[in-house]
Amino acid sequence: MDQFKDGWFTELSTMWPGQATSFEVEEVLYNQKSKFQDVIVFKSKTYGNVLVLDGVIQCTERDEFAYQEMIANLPLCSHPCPKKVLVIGGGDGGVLREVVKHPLVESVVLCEIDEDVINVSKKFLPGMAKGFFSPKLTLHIGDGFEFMKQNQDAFDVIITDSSDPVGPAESLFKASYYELMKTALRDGGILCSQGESQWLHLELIKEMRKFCKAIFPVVDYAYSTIPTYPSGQIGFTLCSKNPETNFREPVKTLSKEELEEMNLKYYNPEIHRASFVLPEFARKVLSEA
Ligand code: SPD
Repeated sequence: MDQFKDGWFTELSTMWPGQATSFEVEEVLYNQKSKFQDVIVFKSKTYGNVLVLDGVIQCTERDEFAYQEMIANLPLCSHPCPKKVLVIGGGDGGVLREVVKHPLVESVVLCEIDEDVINVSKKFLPGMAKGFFSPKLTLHIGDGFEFMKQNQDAFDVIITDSSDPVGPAESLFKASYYELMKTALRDGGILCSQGESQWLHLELIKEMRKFCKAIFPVVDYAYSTIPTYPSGQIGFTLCSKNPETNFREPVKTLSKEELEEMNLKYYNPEIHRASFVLPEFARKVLSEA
């Protein structure tokens, strides 16, 4: 289906039936099929350049920080010593950009299956792709499952920056993936994954919470507001191997100076705590899991 019409791009998906988001388009900068998915970048009138994979918006230059800062700093600031980090997915580089800024992180492996996304991002989303030039980075092009099978007991934090659970990312929302992440984490390790929206996918979030609780002693769900994701929000699934972890209270409280130094525009310790406070309809459903 052609999502470009009369100078507008419309994001339609069976994952959010009966609703759509549209952007006025100035120019289509890239539109190709990679080995794994359709990759589009267009320049929008008011949200900067926009990355679209298989028809779904992944990030816009205007609001991407609301997602990338949160998915990176919620787990990093919940771990007492997050030295070694693995990012699965995240080919645009935005999450990586945030992870390498964190003062306690010494090394990061980014494992992305689709090299085209990285190359396109370096060309059209340079503000996000910055992280690819960090000396802390080791880049691995390949499948996250295979990588983790070969790297057991290796990471303090694993961040899964995936697209939605249809197409290439479907398996990343299943129990077997979480079991594998547990084995790739060191003792006391923490994970944080793209966890979908409480407005659209509450049943999926509940199911995931159930299986995560069977695997990890501590499981929680937080969210960020972001205008260009469907329903204006996106959630994060957090799990810890350490039964003492309390995700709701950061163990590392970034100081004013550190926040400035890291040039954070969304994350701060107060929003960390607040992001776990759910509206009653979601709190109720998730408390049953
Ligand atoms: N509904 C789209 C969710 C996309 C989440 N991943 C975004 C990648 C940004 N680094």
